[in-house]
Amino acid sequence: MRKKVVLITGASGEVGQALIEAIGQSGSAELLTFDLNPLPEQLRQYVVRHVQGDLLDTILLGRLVTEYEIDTIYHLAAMLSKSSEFRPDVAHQVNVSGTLGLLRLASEQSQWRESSIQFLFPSSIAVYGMPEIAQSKSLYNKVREWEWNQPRTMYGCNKLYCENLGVYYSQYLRQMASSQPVMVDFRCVRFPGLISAVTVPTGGTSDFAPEMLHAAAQGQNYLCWAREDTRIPFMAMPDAARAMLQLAHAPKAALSRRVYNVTSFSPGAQEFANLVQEAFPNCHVTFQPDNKRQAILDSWPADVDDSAARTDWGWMPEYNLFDAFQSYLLPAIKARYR
Ligand code: AKB
Repeated sequence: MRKKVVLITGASGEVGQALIEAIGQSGSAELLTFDLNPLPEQLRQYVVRHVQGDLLDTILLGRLVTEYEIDTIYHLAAMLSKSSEFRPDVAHQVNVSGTLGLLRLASEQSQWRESSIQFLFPSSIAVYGMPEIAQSKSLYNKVREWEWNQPRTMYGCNKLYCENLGVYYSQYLRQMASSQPVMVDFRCVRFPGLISAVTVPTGGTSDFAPEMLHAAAQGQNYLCWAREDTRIPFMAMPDAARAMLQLAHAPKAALSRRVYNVTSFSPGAQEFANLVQEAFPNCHVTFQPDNKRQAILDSWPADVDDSAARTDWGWMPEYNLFDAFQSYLLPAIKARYR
């Protein structure tokens, strides 16, 4: 008999680690994790098995479904916005082909089990592309899910397309060759930049804020590659894990959409630096914008409207900017680098 598991891809990444810890501590599911990299030692206690491998390895994935009955997939594996600009073709393979392969796996699993498979997908504010006029961010504050879906990065294009693939697989796929219905329950949150006290991001464009904080906590100065007046939405990492779990547990009938914005706070880069320097007075932050990365940041909205998530499934971040610093980031990051 195959063991029933929840599959998490991209498990060794930032969101993956936070999610494993949240699910592991609740003891609510048996976890099968998947990543190119090993799983950090302290998380091994929470998982049935960690598979180190490439998501594009269809034989490896095929073997896993012969051993495990997968009833939920958190598909977190992706190349982020900055890395994707170095090799857009590779990013497309990983982000799009990887997601398509897993959606296909989910649809097959649902037919074998004759019941629904949940597919949780983290999208991003990178799906937005704001118009290139100086005031666009203040003119179009709190962007709604269907507005400005004109991404300017390969990563943003990939995420937007994969959202649509998820909707297609769950609502419109007609199995011409089979009488068995496909039951993929695709649910997606569009994340803002995420800030963890425990892990340091790589490969993203929102990384300037967490990088600044982690540099300061280690007694280093920080040369910020974003402009002082850059403003994009952010969220504390525990809230990101909570958002995914809350959406997964929401009754289907309550959901009016499959893709939801979620956010928490939108500080300017200078405002964020002031908070960091207040907490770590020995750290000096200087600004030296990198034109290419700045153009990406300028194309992302200053804030997003997450009222649909709040109404449909009770989304509410635990941390605003002040609480994130006082109750989560500072205590945890000081303990980390002590
Ligand atoms: C990135 O910067 O690429 C990510 C994101 C906003 O999705 N953190």
